[in-house]
Amino acid sequence: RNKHTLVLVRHGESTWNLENKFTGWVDVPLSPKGHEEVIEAGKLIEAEGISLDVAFTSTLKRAIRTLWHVLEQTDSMWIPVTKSWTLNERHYGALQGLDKQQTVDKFGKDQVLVWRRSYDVPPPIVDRSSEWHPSNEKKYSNVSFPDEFTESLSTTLDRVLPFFNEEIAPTLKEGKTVIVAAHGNSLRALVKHLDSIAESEIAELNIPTGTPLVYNLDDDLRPIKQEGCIAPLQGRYLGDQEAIRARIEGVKNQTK
Ligand code: DG2
Repeated sequence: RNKHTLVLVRHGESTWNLENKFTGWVDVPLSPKGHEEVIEAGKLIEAEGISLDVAFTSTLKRAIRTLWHVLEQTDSMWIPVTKSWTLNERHYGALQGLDKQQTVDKFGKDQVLVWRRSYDVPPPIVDRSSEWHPSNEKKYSNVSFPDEFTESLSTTLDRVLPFFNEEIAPTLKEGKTVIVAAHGNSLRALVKHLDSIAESEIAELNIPTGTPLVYNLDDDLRPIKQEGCIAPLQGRYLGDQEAIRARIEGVKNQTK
């Protein structure tokens, strides 16, 4: 079986991850700790002997900056980089900018868990008058969005998957080693597809910041299960596994 290598990485801690605010498409930077996390992520990829050929990221600076650090640490700043809004975080609708804990206090933790982790229940919408509606940003001027906008994991997958199939999959099939620097929920959508995770199971899946997740894929781009992977993922996180499990718990507990 031929092996194709795909590295996924969620950006390092952002300033709004630190402040525990719903972020979505709000373009916040990495926190100082976030910079450190992703420099370490780059070093782990380098130490693993992975030689990157092609990179993909979102149009949000926390993911772009993450990719830059990784490319610098792996001495691969020369490789082609494609930025696409289709790899952006799931749009969090009217929750964007709200404190996660205050949202729990107001709506209850079950409702907030549904908004954060259900497969197809979207958070409350924003309309065109909202500062969070993407049609009010130059970056998205060539894309058309509905007047009332928000995204569930399911509708996020509806834009992540075509990009994966049209841009990333052919690159992998050419034998190139690919890195994707993206976000908690755009990556949850992607691994739901790669690892064939059921809709009923996906709520349990939390992806930690700044931690490389390495997939070995066969010629049909199905994951070849690796030693030391954390179920239901068949890819393997690089780094101290104990610390990674603690980070995963940390993501989960943001709205406990
Ligand atoms: C977080 C994910 O996105 O939040 O939008 O608040 O990965 O860009 O930091 P990211 C956000 P949760 O779904 O984990 O609450």
